[in-house]
Amino acid sequence: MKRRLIVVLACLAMCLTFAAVVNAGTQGSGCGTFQVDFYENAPGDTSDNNDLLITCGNQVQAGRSNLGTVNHTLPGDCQTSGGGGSSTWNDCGSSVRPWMPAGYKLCWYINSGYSGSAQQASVSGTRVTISLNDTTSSYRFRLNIEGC
Ligand SMILES: [Ca+2]
Ligand SMILES: [Ca+2]
Repeated sequence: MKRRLIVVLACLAMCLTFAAVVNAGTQGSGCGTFQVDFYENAPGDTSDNNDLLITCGNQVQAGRSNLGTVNHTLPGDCQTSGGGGSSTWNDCGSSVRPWMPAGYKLCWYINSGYSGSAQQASVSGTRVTISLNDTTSSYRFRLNIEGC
């Protein structure tokens, strides 16, 4: 009886811990075929809750043409390497994890409107570092056979 109680309490503690981790610093959810997990921090950096913006839907809906119009609504600003914060998701992303069907890639750009220097990721479910750190202003999905 005592052992069963210990097991139940341990499970309860783990469940509460997991729920707290999931709820901390995530903005957006409920995705379709395409999804972008856009992180304020680099992989492994959990400071400032490592805030996460999720956008999702179809190929077009999951993109963002201007992150400067997407308010950062979580506690604290979206952190940049310069030590300052942004009140929007513009120029503060440090890593990204795309989810997409085979044959697609995610492109992200230093300017809004899908322009300026671009980077890309074509492996679904893998989180990658944004090498042009804290510069991303738009992102979208493209076919692999297309340019960004
Ligand atoms: Ca950042
Ligand atoms: Ca920018």
